[in-house]
Amino acid sequence: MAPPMFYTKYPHPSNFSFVTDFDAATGRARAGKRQFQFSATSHVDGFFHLAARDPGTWLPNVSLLELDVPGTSPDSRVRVGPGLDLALLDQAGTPLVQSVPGHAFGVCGEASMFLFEVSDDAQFLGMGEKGLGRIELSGVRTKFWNTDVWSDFHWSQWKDHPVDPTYFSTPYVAVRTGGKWVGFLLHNPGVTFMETPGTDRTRVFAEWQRTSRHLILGSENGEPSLWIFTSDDLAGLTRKLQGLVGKTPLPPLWSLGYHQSRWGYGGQKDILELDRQFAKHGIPCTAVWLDLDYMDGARVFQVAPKQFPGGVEATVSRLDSRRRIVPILDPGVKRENGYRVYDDGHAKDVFCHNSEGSEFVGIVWPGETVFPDFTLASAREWWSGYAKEFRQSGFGAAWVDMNDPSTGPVDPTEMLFNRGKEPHALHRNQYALGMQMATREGFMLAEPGERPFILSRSGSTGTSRYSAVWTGDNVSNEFYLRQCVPTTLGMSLSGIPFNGPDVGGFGGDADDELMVRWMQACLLFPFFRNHSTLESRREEPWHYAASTRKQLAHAIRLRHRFLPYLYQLFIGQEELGDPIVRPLIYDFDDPALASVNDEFMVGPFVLHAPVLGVGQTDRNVILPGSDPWYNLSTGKWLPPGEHRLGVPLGSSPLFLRSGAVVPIQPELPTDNRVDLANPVLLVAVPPSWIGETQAEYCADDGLTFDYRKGVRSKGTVSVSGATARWDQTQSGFGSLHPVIAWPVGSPVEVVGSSGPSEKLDLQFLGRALKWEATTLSR
Ligand code: MIG
Repeated sequence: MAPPMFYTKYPHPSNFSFVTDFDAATGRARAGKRQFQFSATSHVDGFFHLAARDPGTWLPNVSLLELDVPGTSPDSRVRVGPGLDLALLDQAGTPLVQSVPGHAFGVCGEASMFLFEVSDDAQFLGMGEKGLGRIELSGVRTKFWNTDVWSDFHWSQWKDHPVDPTYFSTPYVAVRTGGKWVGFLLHNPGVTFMETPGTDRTRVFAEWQRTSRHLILGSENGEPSLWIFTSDDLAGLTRKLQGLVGKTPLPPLWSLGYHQSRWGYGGQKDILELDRQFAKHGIPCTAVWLDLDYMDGARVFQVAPKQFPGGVEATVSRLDSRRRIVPILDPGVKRENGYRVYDDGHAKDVFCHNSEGSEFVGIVWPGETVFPDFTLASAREWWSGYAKEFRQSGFGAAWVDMNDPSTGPVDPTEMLFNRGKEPHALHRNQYALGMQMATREGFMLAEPGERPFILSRSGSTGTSRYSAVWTGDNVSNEFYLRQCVPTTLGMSLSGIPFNGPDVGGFGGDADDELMVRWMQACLLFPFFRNHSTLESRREEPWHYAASTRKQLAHAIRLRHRFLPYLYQLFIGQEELGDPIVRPLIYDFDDPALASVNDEFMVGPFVLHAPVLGVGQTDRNVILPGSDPWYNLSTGKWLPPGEHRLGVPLGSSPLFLRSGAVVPIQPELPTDNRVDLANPVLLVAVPPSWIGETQAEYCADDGLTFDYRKGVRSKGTVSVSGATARWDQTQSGFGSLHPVIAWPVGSPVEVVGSSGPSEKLDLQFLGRALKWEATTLSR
């Protein structure tokens, strides 16, 4: 039996032996009575790697994720002082990062830790899915252990308080120290932890709660491996991280639309009813989601025949052709002879073993369940075969749940990997990653030309390559509404850009106001899905009062109106690694902005300051930078700085930055159609503005990989002061016909425009605004 897991206890440096002798020539390090290999290497592009090796203590790195590591640099930029005092240097030889003298690296049994000096005013961001309610994470002790929150914490803990750890583990932190940004990534799927210094006395009630003066990055098990990289700004740092861990491949356009889910939707009957309702109310919805109820007795990959008379394809053929069905998949396989998936998996020995050499059993939805060992290539291949079948049967995507992995009341530590040879805790945090890999692979096998879409609850570093993520079970209350912004921003800064919460809250009942506010808050989030549990009230838009339904419908239509812009941001993610949403401090490098937890940027041009409080009718909005912002609720330009704004229920403060170029759909869509070739390009330039912006616009089929073979059209919008010009630069997807639009009162002269401008009435979240537009000569 492995030692018990404590969520809220953390290793302390005093119990560790730190390296006191290090021979750089041979890499031999001595710490107390222990000897092992240690390496500190510099790589090109400002990357550094610190690692220890000791086959007697640690298996060589077991990560399923291969990082895209930049080459080693010809000249070392690591200075090693007496003992193992490390200084990582910039090109001029000035230290960027320094270890704590005498305490650079320590070991305690299998555990290890790195300690770094940081400046007194250091700030800490990222850490993945921390859900601590703030983007700045100083004064934190935290562990990375994928957790089924509702199962592992008591209701009274999670219903309206932050819990930690949560479902997702990516041990990465972005640190602002000494005017630079430094990223630290522990590349270890084992159990990791971090401790950050903090100066906020209000968080310390007892002296022992005060965290270390140093930054501590450690592992409870697993081979120590730490990547460090630096940048002048957070945007550059985040691109480097995304390059290292893997960018998110361009998702299908439909996956960026509104998703409707609920635990309880069974099959054809419910799906066709949803289809009718969305059509009737003119509300776009690109996917309807099936929870456990479509399964035959919770058996994974087995559809209950009564739910799909005539098969899945028969339902698909009666559905709006732009709407997909997404089924849930749980890793737990019912242990039952005669059940094809179990028999086959058992014969192939793909399930995890326990210490006794038999299949490890947990208790989840189907009763006694066994668990595919997703760390084995053979098990992933086995699972892919079923995923492939599922796609071929008509399902349009996959929702992989419970992959923390959740074992119900059964202690998971007996779930061993690699046929019983490797401990649970060494692989737990990458269990979901393996499941995502296998599921995506199955979809690729079924439809090699099509971009797959997978949604996962748990995950780890590298999930970005395979799957989107929702941030797990939340509750329909103000606490979680407020929480969803910093959680999504934290993920976005940690290399997991494609994420979002259960809109409206999973557990409990969202009343009219809460639902409207939640829908507004997330309408420009990377992933946008309304989901609720069995016992909740019905939370589809038409189950609310007519006035509420209209507001919900409007928010969803607005989402779809912005799809061309969101799609550009996902293209930017695939090409450069830029997150979709990000905190203000990302685009405006001012330390004071790190405390803004209720506003965010959507790409470089849109700022959203949603209302996250119940009963709230006004709020403060900080408009960063030094240029005016265009208020999409009122049509007025506001100077930068802090403003008090009225926020009646129908409004949600949305702003365009000076010089913004934002492609949208011409009309407020009432169905799932998107015409990427004919966007309206909103160009917002305040009177007498003298800045410049350049934005690229791309269109492709939104579905296949053909864009990689050049089936894509591109153009550039160049804005200089109040002049805009459009140049199509690539025509693989045909010619593009953008309309360029500007607010009345802030005219834009469009180079090459044909004839007089036309009037546009645009409504975002407030009253209708007067704009003008011109079509470019063809
Ligand atoms: O134990 O499948 O987070 O979204 O509706 C609950 C039922 C299992 C947890 C997921 C939730 C899903 C639910 N699942």
